[in-house]
Amino acid sequence: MTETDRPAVTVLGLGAMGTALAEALLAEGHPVTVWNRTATRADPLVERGAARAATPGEAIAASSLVLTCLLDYASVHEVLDEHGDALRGRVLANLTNGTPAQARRFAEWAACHGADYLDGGIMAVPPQIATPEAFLLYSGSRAAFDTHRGTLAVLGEPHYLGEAAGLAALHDIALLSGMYGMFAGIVHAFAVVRAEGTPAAEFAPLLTRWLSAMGGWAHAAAGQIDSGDYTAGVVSNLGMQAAGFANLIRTAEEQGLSPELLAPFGSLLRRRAEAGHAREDITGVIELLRKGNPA
Ligand code: FVH
Repeated sequence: MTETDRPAVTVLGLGAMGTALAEALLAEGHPVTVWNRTATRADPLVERGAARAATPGEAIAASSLVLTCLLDYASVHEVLDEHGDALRGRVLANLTNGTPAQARRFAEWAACHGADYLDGGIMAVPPQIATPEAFLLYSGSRAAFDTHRGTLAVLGEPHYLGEAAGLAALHDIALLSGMYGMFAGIVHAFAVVRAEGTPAAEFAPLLTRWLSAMGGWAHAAAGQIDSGDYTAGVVSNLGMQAAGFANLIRTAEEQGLSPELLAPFGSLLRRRAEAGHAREDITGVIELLRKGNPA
């Protein structure tokens, strides 16, 4: 494909992420039309060759593929509700973060306006867009995904999860849940070492090494969780881990730190161990996450 045959793309929303998406598409030679509520944020993209639209409707009319990358679903509705009819016959790929239920409802809204809908989750931060580190999750119209796969691949490796519109958001939210658990641990770990004079930068290499080594635990945990057998191949039993976890809370208290980032997980470990599951693996805690399950 020559640069001039590259499909035209519209990008609605030019925050940090929308700007990175538009830049990547421009760099690959796609004609890009942009719109943002605060119009001046489009200026650097226009200098690089993007077309500025005065309204979302004008932006939608310019391309058969329309990407939305806005703060949340409230802003998506604020931008698109008046322009639903302009979407008829086009592909709308919404890369705005939201819940699976929001994605499903929005897919119905898009279908009512005759648009082919793809829901997307961006698994990258803006500087990673268009690098091998970036991957994006998609669900919804298979035909839309197949038609635009090459264009979507410019942004990062595309993963199609299925026709059910909520699947991309489901996986996005699950991945972010894992990430924020890790971020909470990282912030607490830095507080612990700094409380006794070790600078965060000095500790960071050890922390990174340890978290990388432990990341692979997800594979072993997945086997136990899918089988429901939390006794299979136990290496570090729950009773031992609950006892060790109490030392994390005690250390924070001795240092005058709040243990609130860690305390809820410690309570779950203790409850599960005290309910007779101390010889199992820590994965059995998943049973406590179902509302109304006492142990
Ligand atoms: N940046 C990141 O690290 C993450 C990576 C993974 C994916 N997320 C999601 O991407 C969506 C956009 O995030 P962002 O980083 O671009 O966010 P901001 O830089 O804060 O830009 C927000 C844009 O939304 C526009 N906006 C907000 N409210 C409204 C509204 N009521 N009506 C119209 N537009 C609205 C805002 O416009 P303006 O303030 O410039 O006028 C920006 O274009 C997001 O879902 C992340 O979760 C990013």
